[in-house]
This record gives sequence, structure tokens and C-alpha cells, in this order.
Amino acid sequence: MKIKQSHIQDTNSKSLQSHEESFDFLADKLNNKGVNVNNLIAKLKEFQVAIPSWALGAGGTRFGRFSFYGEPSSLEQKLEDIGLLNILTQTAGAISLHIPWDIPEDYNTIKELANSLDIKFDAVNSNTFQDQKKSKESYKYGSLSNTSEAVRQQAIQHNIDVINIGKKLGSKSLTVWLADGSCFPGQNNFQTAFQNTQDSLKSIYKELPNDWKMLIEYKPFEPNFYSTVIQDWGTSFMLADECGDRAFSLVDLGHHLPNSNIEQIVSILMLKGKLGGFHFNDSKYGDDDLTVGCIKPYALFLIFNELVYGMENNTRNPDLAWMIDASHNIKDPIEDLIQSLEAIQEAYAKALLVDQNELKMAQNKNDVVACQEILQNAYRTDVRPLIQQARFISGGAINPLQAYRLLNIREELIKERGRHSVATGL
Ligand code: AOS
Ligand code: ZN
Ligand code: ZN
Ligand code: ZN
Repeated sequence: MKIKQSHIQDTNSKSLQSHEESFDFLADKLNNKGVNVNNLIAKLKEFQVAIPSWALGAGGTRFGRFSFYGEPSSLEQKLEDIGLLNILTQTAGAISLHIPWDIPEDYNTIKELANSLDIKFDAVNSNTFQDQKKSKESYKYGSLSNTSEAVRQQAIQHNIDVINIGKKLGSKSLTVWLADGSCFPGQNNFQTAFQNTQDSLKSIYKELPNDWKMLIEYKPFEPNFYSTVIQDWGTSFMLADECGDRAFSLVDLGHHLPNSNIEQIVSILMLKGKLGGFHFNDSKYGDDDLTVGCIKPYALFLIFNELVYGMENNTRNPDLAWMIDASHNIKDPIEDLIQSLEAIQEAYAKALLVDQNELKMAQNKNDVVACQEILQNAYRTDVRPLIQQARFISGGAINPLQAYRLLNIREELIKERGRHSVATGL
């Protein structure tokens, strides 16, 4: 399935006039306030979010999985789906692969396909939370933290293999998320588990190419429900710090206990130059992996406010690896990703509207009311015309979701792939 530029223009022509009216209205208002609208649009155009290969099929839960018609069943088809998403939104120009789910059969074919779709290879993800078919050792009781040296070695080697696969594709970072932990009190010695993990990560880090980053993801619980070795940002920070300059923490929005102040975590990690990557999703209870912005859009805005501040002020912190880490049980995954991308862009655009100098002045005067007003005024601005404009001038759809439906994309995919295709991976 290919979307032609003329198809996008056709669907855009339906909303062009009303878009132009709302854009002009907003641009005038912002210009009058002294906002550089062109600058803002340039920043929005530049912002690209990686799509994980596992987000294109129905995820399911431990109770079952309801497959979705026309799901991609190979890496090629996953790339094609991201290509469609990117043509419509102009924001999804990268894929994040999961090894071993996505090992390319032929590297050149995959690279050429990605190239033709204008998709880059973002972070590669290792997997030591499942046993692989031919592997000798089991991760049932942990991987990099395991008390058995043979298991740890196998997990270290897997991560090195993942780096080598990523090198062939042009990736520049490895994301490590560990399920390691314990299910019951007394099962693990916390110190031994942490020490083993640290030593294992250092062995992987030694093999990391000079222009690569290692991103260490944390999560408080699940699948282990008593303790998790890398449970929080502090643990991830300690491990990254111990590994070296090219190791960083990775924040997944769903990996915090309820009511955690994620924006503060983001802020301090950036101050220390140790925030490396981001997994977007939303959460009501735990690692719910819901559509970005569907539950707590104001929290997302506050997080972006810190990200924008950090990107301007914490020059020691590297460019961040942005990824959506969501899972879809009942929605069409592509539609869900369109909604997530929109929510990310919206929060980013609103954060860009915050006048940081004015905020600093209000903070210095301890004018608490003014501080809150500055943030809320930015948040209450309907920035959608800005996002639409950024997409439109990049050649994307003014309204991607509408275009996706008008162009009957899912129906076309079902025709091509059949009704009962099954996504590989999760
Ligand atoms: C797991 O909870 C983490 O969010 C991972 O980042 C990711 O979802 C996993 O590696 C995908 O299998
Ligand atoms: Zn994640
Ligand atoms: Zn997760
Ligand atoms: Zn998640």
C-alpha cells in the first residue's frame, strides 16, 4: 500500500480553507504577543518520534490477545506501516527494533526499504525477559542480575549481538530494559542482584561503539511483583554513572508509581546530563501503555515544559531519543499512533509557548499566582493549527486521522495481507 502525494493533497483540500483561517487567527495572536511563530513551526517540523516495531500489531494482555485485521507479519510490513504513518504525520521518521523479534533476513533489503520510506533506525532494544528458542540458559530467575555466571554471560552476549545488528543498520543506541527482580521476599539478595547487574552492564558498555549511547530503562514492578533490580531513576542513574559518559537513564512515562512527579525527575536528570531517552505513553494505574495524553495531558505538558527548558539550558545533556512505547488492545494501532503523535506534538508546542524569562522573573519574585498563570495560559492555548501547519508544509496531512480513514488504508492493508495476519513479537 502506497499513499501518493496527490491523495494527501486531495484530502487536505477538504480542510484547507478552515485550517488557514484558524492558523492565521492563532499566528496573529501569537505574533502580537511577541512569539516567533516561524521558529515554533520549524521546531515542530524537526521533532521526530521513533515507533517501536511492536506497536504496529495488537498487543493484548496476559488474558488474551485479540488480533487486528491486516496486521504486519514481517519486518518489511512493519516498516511499511511506519512509512504510512510518517507520510501522514511527518513526525514518525524512525523505527526502534526489538531483537530477536526483528532480526533482518537480508540487511540490504531492509536498509533500502527504510531508506525509500525515509525511516531511520533508532535505538535497538535487547530482550532478556524471554527465553529464546535455541538458548542454553533460562532467564526465569533473571538475566544480567542472575546468580549464575553462565546466565549472565549469555545475557551479556545477547546485548553485544544486538549492538552488532544495530551497527549494520545505522542505529546509534542500545536500550536495555530488564525484567530482573524477585517475586517474593527473601528470594534475592538485593545487593548481589544490583552488583551483578552493574558488572554485566559494564561488560556490555565496554563493547559499545564510541558514537553509541546505552540507555538504561527503569520500572518499579512487573513482571516481578516484589522487587525489581532497576526499580527507579536513582538506580538507573547510579548504573549509568558507573558505566560511563555514554550511558544514560531512560524515562518511560508508565514506569512510575501513581502520582510520581515525573517532570521533576526529568528536570534533575537533564541537569546532571544523564537523560538519554524517553518512552511516551499514558497511564492510570501502572505500565498501562495507553495512548499518549489520553489520561493526564496536563502532566505531559509539565514534563515537556521541563524538557524544553532542559534542551535550552542543559547543554551537557545529549539529544534525546524519543519513542512511543504503547500497546493496543482494542484500537487500530495506526490510528492509535496518530493520536499519540498528535498528543506529543501538542504538549511540545504548548511547552514552547511558555515564556521562560517571564517565568523565571515570576519565580524570583515568588509570585506564585503569576507562575501558575504563565503555565496555564500556555496550556490553554489551542495549538492544533500550529501542528497542522507544520505537517501541511512538510507535505503531510492536515488531519491525519481523517485522511487515514478517507483513504481506506486499513481496508487496503487487509486486502494485501489478509484478514488473519498475525503480528510477530509481543
Ligand atoms: C517494558 O515494560 C518496557 O517499557 C520496554 O521499554 C518495552 O516495552 C519492552 O522492551 C517491549 O518489549
Ligand atoms: Zn518502555
Ligand atoms: Zn513498559
Ligand atoms: Zn509501558
